[in-house]
Amino acid sequence: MSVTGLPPYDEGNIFARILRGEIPCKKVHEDSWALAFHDIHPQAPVHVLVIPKGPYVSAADFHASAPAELIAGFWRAVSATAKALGLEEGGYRILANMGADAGQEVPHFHVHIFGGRPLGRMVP
Ligand code: IU
Repeated sequence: MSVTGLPPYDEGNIFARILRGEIPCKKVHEDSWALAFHDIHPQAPVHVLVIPKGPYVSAADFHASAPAELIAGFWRAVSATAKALGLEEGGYRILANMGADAGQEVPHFHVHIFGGRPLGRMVP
């Protein structure tokens, strides 16, 4: 069991397969720590996912178990992705769903980046 009550990491999950290049994605940014690609069902004019290069189920799992270098590299990659998308001036939202109550669908930690229009007040 992972720290969020989700099952252990499954190497067959869709984002693991994208990381291994078995499934294509619309790549925005890639470095040693992370891969960023467009969400297949965008909820905003810009909707990109950033995933770490490692077997982490959720945010809690990632922060508890990943090496500090990877955690720093991942969050820098989130900022680099937003910059590459031209979102720095207008602003953007980052969000991570964690576990069942948040409706996390894919069991590989990922951060959503939303932008491209005023996003309004965040509602739980
Ligand atoms: P969630 O935070 O786990 O709920 O978000 C999963 C996201 O992954 C969701 O926005 C999907 O549209 C997106 N996604 C994708 O981009 N490509 C895929 O092959 C699959 C899901 I499955």
